[in-house]
Amino acid sequence: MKGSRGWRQWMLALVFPGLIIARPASSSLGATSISYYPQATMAADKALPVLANVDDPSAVDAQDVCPGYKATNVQTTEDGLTADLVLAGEACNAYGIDIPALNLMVEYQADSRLHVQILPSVLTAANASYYTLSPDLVLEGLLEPGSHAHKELSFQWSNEPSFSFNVTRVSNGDVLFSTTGSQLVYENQFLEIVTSLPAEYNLYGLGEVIHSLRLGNNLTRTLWAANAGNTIDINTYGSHPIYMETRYDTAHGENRSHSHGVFLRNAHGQDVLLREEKLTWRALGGSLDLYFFSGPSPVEVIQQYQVVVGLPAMQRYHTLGLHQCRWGYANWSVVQEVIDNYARFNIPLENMWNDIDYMAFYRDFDNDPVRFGYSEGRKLIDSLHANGQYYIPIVDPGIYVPNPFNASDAYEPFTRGNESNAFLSNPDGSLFIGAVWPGYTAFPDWLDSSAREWWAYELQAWHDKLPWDGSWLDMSEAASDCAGSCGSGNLHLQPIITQTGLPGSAGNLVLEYPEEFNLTNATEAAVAASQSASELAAESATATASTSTSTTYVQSTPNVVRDVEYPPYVINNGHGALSEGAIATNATHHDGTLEYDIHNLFGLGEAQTTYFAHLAMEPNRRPFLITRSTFAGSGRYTGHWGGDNNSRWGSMWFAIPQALSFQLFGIPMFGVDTCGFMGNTDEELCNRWMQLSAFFPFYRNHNVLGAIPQEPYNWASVIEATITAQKVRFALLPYLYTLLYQAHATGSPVMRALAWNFPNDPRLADADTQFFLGDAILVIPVLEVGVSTVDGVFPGLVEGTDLYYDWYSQSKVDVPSTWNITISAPLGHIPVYIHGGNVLAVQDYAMTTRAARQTPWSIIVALDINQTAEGYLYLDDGESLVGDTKSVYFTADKSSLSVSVEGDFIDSNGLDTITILGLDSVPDGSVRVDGHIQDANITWNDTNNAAVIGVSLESAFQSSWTITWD
Ligand code: MIG
Repeated sequence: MKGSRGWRQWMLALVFPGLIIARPASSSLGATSISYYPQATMAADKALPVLANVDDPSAVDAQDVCPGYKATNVQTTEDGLTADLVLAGEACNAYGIDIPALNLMVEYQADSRLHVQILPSVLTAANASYYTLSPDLVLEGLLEPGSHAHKELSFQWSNEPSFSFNVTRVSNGDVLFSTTGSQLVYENQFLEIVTSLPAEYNLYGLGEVIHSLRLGNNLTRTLWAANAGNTIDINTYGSHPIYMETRYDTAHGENRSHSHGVFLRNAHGQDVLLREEKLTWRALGGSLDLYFFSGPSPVEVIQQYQVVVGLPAMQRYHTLGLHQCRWGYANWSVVQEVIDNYARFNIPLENMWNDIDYMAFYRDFDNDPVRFGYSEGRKLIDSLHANGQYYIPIVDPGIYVPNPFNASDAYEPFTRGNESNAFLSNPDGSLFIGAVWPGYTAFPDWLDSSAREWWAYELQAWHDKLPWDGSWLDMSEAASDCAGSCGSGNLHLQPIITQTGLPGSAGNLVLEYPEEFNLTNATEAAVAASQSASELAAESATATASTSTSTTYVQSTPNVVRDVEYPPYVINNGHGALSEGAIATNATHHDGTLEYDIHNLFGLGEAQTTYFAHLAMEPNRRPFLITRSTFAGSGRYTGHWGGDNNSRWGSMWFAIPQALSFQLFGIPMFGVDTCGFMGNTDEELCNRWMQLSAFFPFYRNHNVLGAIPQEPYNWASVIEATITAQKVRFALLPYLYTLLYQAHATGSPVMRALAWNFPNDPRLADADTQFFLGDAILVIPVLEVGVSTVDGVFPGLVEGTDLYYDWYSQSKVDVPSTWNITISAPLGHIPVYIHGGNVLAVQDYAMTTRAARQTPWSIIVALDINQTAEGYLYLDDGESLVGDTKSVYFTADKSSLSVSVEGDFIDSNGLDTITILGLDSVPDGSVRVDGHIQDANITWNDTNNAAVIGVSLESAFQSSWTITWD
């Protein structure tokens, strides 16, 4: 069992700092019967040690023993084919009971998309255990109208020696996915499909994991939502069963690549074994519901995937402003002080947050009356709103279950939820009880309308008292501190959480200082490697220790009646048993669904419910949500933060591959706990990190309870660094907002890996220490301690195909002699470049985005090697779900810029300047707008070949116009 003991101790220390457990005399229990009295399911101490299948040398390989299937009754349909699959020999029952008969359905849904679905054909006792995902929660790909005459994917199958299939890229015959030579295994608690892959494949996705961007061929990716934040290579909060693979073709002298994607629409616990030249996909149930996307570019794969799972929600403009949070703000005065300090040091602050500190005894929808009273809070929020600032509090899914023997303990949200049957139950129908912050808790059944209505009611009632602007959904895995159920008859042991030791005190937390770095040669990769190596060492030490004391692991055998607590196949879950630290897998939804089947969807259900609850309150205001546990399609409702990282340099680097992966997953609104969560940050790290996160869509500083304060104003250098970076961010806000709109409209990623924008350069396949925003901005951050330079690459620069301009000096980056360039980056400076070929519309710096949106426009034309550039700007009111919009298209060359405007949204800001970067010759001074000579002021800068044309137009984007200069 991996790391679970240490984790439990950590969690207990966090959950119950200074708690007092009241133990009434047992006689007081009497025979009182109440509807929500808990029944035993899995007792708190019952999570037994399990040995992950991939770590078990004696484990049976299903491939060696299972017979596979034979296809019969193959029918060609208009859009593909159907067939029956019949077990081809004696059942192997490797890790479940074999399902004898399956239905295969192959559908060419679009030119770029193929759907291959394999479902049990008859529901019998032996195979009724699969769970088909409802499209209400996880969308499915639909057949697109049209003939699909240009299908890029082709499906071939064979019955020799047993059923297998290949998916091929039509244009070059490349086999993208091939089960040839392997058996399909389809059992009530175990599915397995194997595909061969090229040697040294480039494979991405399969999150959520703290890992480099490219996954490599020696990793087991486990998908089981877990409250495990800072663990490298281990399953954490979200589950995204999608991978993208890129294949470079260097055979014909010219570098080219093709990328494709594979999505397994299955929410069960999974292991994906990335091994040499093959990938083995194993799931604990559900169906084989595969989608293939042909790309061929990485960005197209990402877009094609989101056509199936859903496009991300559009964000409100103000959510692009800076967010300040921490665990441990003691009361409203402290919160006000933070807001005031930001103002005092002239750092723009847009969104103020509160963690669980505000709650009365950690209960949702209930502010502590003394420290976070409603009337004071309303005043604070009103004044934030008046300043163009916003307020966002945390909400947890665990609902406090009061002690039924203590009337003064009553908690109305629970009573209402219980009365409307909103909560998950035990298999016998009694209330399921877990434990989170408030003590014993019940959990909403998001599948059920009673729960959704109750949740919406509670949010509304609370919002009536405190007009917050969004919800931060924590613990949504859902984390629970018992191993499954907290057991029977324990409510009298209800821990009474006092506010003792909180907030501001560290409780039992052990805090660490940032690690010492080897300044000589340490790259972040080395740091990461050493972090994971030490974790692995610690793990194997535990493993050895447990073998030497001969631990007995639970090993269940396949049965028609599924074992949902300890399934026969043991996934490589970091916490060990499935119910460890989570809601019990036998917790039961009102429709009979077991948590086992939809554990990975708890966070998605909560986000969906909360999204619609927000809409019910404010029907035309885009909901703003950030959640911890996500699944395929969560982006439709929510953003995500990479929770519980460390205040360490390694964590800062991991934020980049994590953010890029979340772009692939269709959740572009992503950011991490800036300056680090666990442990104490320091000035240098926080300085670099405040600058790096300024280029992530979601920009929030967040800190753990008890760690030293890390708001940027705590250090002079960090104030300066934050303002410097925010000046760039504010200029780029219209661009960032446009990118988020394009993500929402087309699924295109906001942050981009270098390989996504330059797919034909194999050297970029694993680049993840720098990134693009869209196509126009390249960020090369410093990720190491104690340095004042950073080595970066500028794709296409050495080759002479691309140009880059330094954001600050506006000079062209010189063509280097080597691929890597050493860039000067003293503390407080983050290298940022404009990629030639782009036109950017920028606005001024201000203390809030509201104020910035009132400032005049400037246009930056960054010419490419052909002396041309283009751009796009999206505008709307930044808030409404439905309303007027405006699209502005820019096309430029060395002597003109055309602005073409569509749409009714009114933006009446004027135009100040047009800066043209990379001109070959000096403009001579005459400027025409729509053919008419215009008063203009041209300044030419010899050192950077930039011309700045000062023209003033009263409104920049109310109509189309063309400006020319000679
Ligand atoms: O058990 O609410 O990831 O951001 O500060 C920890 C307290 C609970 C975990 C979140 C973190 C938050 C913390 N929460």
